[in-house]
This record gives sequence, structure tokens and C-alpha cells, in this order.
Amino acid sequence: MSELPTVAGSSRDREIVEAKVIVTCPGRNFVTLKIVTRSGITGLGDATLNGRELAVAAYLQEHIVPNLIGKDAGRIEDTWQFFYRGAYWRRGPVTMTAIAAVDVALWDIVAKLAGLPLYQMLGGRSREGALVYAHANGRDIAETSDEVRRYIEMGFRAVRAQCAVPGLAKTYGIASGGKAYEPAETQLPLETLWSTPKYLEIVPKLFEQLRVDHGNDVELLHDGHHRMTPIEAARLARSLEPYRLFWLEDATPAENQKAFEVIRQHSVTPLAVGEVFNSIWDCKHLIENQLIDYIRTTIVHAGGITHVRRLADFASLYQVRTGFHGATDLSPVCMGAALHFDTWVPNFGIQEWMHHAKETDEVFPHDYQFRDGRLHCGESPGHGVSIDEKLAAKYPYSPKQLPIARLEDGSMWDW
Ligand code: EZ4
Ligand code: CO
Repeated sequence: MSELPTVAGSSRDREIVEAKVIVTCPGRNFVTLKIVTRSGITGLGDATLNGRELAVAAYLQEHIVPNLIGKDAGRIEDTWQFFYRGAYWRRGPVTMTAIAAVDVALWDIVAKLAGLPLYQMLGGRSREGALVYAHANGRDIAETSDEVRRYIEMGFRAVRAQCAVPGLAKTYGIASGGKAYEPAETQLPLETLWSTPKYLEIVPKLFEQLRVDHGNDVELLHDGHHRMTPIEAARLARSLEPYRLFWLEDATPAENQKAFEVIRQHSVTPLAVGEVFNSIWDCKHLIENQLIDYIRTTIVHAGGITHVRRLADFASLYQVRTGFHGATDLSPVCMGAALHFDTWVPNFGIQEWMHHAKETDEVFPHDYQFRDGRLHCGESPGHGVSIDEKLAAKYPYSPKQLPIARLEDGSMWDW
């Protein structure tokens, strides 16, 4: 290939000379891919798959890194196609997370070479900042309402509310001991008990009280964590209509996508799904049949910016907007990339934001900032997130998994 010099350097300058997988646990586990070019530009991509971190680390280390060395970092699309089509084994969370890490690191490099913030490479700014929602949770309705108030006072315009279910010992998403809740708390999965009838009793009461306490200006969201059957989900969505939710998330497991037709037939509560999806193919039926309103597929788990951009453009044809997953198990590197994407994407809806632990923020210094209910991605070249490798090395990997749910009779239940 000819050596045409450009502002972004020659293809020789852009040659990938190093690719390193960094596993660290500053408050929780993260996997990061760092790519370095001959001219010394570095790019970072998040590769964290909660509870299955080392599967992605090995996929990168064993199967991707050897293919990266010598490639032109500027060939983002070709590299994506190389790893997606070329692997023969397409899709799946491990593969798509690994491809995403490469893709985001390359976008970071190319934007740095151009001297531009990443959103500028995608087509420029569409909005002042990304509307974010915070997580309020509590042991009962009153405590959850206090938490919602606390976030409103901090400037949040949108809050997700989850409340412990009376009669169940532990409800996922509810903090214990005054700490922020953490999705993966134990080395082997904690076994919890679940009862949908008990859950369906409390949730409408929670949102009724939240509207009484906080009025109609604040946007309220709720996550069902895939625990309901289609008709139960329809009943909940209908019973929440008076409280005008921004969305009901993950109402049912989404392998059976016909389920969303049942919910739609009964309710006008907006629906969001997709945090466990890995590709546009998981979303296609739901989007083109207008069965959802928000798609939650993320940059880290769905093949990076290159693939999620394709997905978002497809969703825009059906007025489906983005609402990316943003729990603590997606690293600040993913959050930075997502915020640049959110700043550009025309059909943006909202962005989830669970604050990371202080140690996490120290290991991943970042440009993004919260102001007036929105996250602002910053203006530095690339995605604006770096890693302090020395500090990262002080936090060795510590295996942790998500809890599981069983019914009260012991049957294994859905996530
Ligand atoms: O359960 O990130 O909307 N957020 C969520 C999260 C997910 C975890 C899974 O790793 O549902 O709490
Ligand atoms: Co969720």
C-alpha cells in the first residue's frame, strides 16, 4: 500500500506494534485492551463481561492480539470485518465484547491522530450533553422515595427506582448496609429467592408514592430484570400507566420476542430491552415490528462503535431511540465511548449511569463530567478516558459473579 502522508499520519506511523490486555479490580473487575501504534499513539477499549471476564481476556490474548500486530490502526472497518466475518464463529457475548474492545481502541487512536474528540469523527455534536438516569433503591417505599429525592437534589432529571420486595430476604439491585449496590458481590453466585406475585404487589404502590412525593417533572424508570412471564409483564406495564414511566426495562427474557407483542397489546408504557444483546440480529425483530421504544445494547457488549452505529441507524428508521446500559460493570472506558456516541447519535434517548467506585475512577482518569442532569463527554482528542497502569497493577483480579434467583419452591428462575 502506498505511503500517502495525511494529517492522521502515514500507514507506517499507524502500524500497531503492541496490544496489551489489562485485568484489574479497583472496586470491581475490569478488562481493558490497550493498543499502541508505531508513532506512540495509544487507544483503549473496554472488554469487561461481568462474571466471565477471563473468557474475554483469553479470547483477546490468544486469538486477537497476534492478528493485530502489524495492522494499520486506521483501518477500523476492515479490522471489524476481519474479526467478525473472519472468525467463522460469529456473535455471542465473548466474541462481540472482544471485537468491541479492539474497535473502541482503534476509534480512540484515529480520533487522537486527528486531534479531535471522538464524537466529531462520528458526525459531530447533536446535543449539549447526554441525559442520564441514576439508580435509587431502598429497603421499602419510603427509603426508595428518599433516595429519589436525593438524586433530584443532586440535579438528576431521571431516576430508576427499585424497592425491596416484602417477604423476600434479598432483592437484586437493593444496596445492603448503606453502600451502593454492586451487581456481582460474591465469588460464587449468591442464591436468592424470588416471587413474582409479591413483586407485582409492591411495584405499582412504589410508583404511586413516587409521583405523590416528587410530582410529574422527574422521569422515572424501572427494571424488571427479565423476571416476568409475558402476561405478568403486560399486567405490570398496564398498572404503571398512571405513573407515566419513561420506560419499563427487561420485562421478560428476550429470547422469546413474541412476548413483547403480548405486552404491547395491553399497555402504552414504553419498553426498553437489550443490555444482554450482542448484535443487530438480536434487535432486528423487536425494532422492525415496533415492539420496543428504547434499545439498550451497549458499545462494549455489541461489537463496538462500528456495529452499534449500524444498529442505531437501523433503529432510527422505526423511531426507536438509544438507552445504553451503564452499570458499574461497564468500565469508564465504555462510558467515555458511549458518551461520545450519545453526543452524536441523532436518535438518542437516555444513558444509564451508576457511579463507579472512587478506586475505579482513580484507575481510569476521565474527561466526562456531570452537570445539570446530563453527562458531558469532554473535548480532549479520542474518547477521553485513560488508564493508570501502575495503579491498576495494585488491584489483582478477584473472581465475582452475579447472584441467581430461585422460586420459593427451589426452582431455578430467570434473570
Ligand atoms: O444487572 O450490569 O440496568 N442495569 C442492570 C444491571 C445488570 C448488571 C449485569 O452485569 O440491569 O444491574
Ligand atoms: Co437492566
